[in-house]
Amino acid sequence: MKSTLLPAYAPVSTFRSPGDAHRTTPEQHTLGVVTFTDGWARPRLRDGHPEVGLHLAGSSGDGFAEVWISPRPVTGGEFGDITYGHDGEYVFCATHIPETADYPTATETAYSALLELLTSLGYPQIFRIWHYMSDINADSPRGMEVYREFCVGRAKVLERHGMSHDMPAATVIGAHGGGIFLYLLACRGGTQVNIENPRQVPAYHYPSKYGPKSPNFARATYFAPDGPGRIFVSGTAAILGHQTMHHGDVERQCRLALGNIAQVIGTGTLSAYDLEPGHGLADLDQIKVYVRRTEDMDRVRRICREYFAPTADIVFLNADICRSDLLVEIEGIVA
Ligand code: 3EB
Repeated sequence: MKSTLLPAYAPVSTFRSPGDAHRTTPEQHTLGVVTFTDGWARPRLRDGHPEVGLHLAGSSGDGFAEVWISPRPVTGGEFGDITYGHDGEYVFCATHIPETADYPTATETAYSALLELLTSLGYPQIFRIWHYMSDINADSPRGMEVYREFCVGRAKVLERHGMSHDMPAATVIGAHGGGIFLYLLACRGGTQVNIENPRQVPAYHYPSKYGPKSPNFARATYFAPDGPGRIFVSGTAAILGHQTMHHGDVERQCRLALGNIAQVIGTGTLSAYDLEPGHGLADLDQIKVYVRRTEDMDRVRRICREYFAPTADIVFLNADICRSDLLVEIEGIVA
């Protein structure tokens, strides 16, 4: 458990319509904006904070914006291909790797730059990271899947920095275009516990049949400022042990993914980390549900409605998932 300077507040996000993404009040400053619409845009500064555009919505009407809010004034900046916003306690960083024939090298370069920036700005502690990539299940010119090539580049950087087995909650999901987009949240300090799911082999130990380098992420991250903590739940799918279950059956995959989340945020798992009380699926918010096949969207919506709070922020996105046999993946945050 890491625990240094305890920040005064926890960063929060809201889902809004894209047109409403930049609304601020004197008490609410914008740390970063991620739009999910029918086109992509590389990270840039807009009104002094970072904004990045991901192509994940099917049409212009069903897009949304994930907006990270801070009660403190935000300073924006750029460092090479990275755009960032920070407020003295937290930093939001976004970067972009254009489409390339060499994702291992490009990923290494991008991750190295991120780690260098976080060190120099003084926010070394990453507690959540998201990656969206086009052609995630396609083969590279070397004949390896793009996702696996990304994992090779990521693993190399983290090995060099001694961080291979000490990563936070993450998402890696397909996008409809643009190469690889990464965004993350990091802090100066705070209580952080990276959590594994007892039903799943830690991704760090996946066998090599899933790729030459294992993925580096935790199933969830507990993060606490000077007050109640939050649990950031990684993109979670129908995996037991290291195996994909229920091939071709979206309903059973969806229920298993939900069960895996219930396990990771429940009392049984959290008590092993001294993080009681546990939580249930009705406590999850800022939920993103990724569905591989458009024809499964309604079915997945109906199943999710059985478990999640009617007041939760929830979006359903048509996207590819990092294993070609996975049909659905779900992430969220317990406040
Ligand atoms: C899985 O459980 C599904 O490579 O960082 C989910 C979240 C997945 C993050 C990553 C991969 C990653 O293996 C895939």
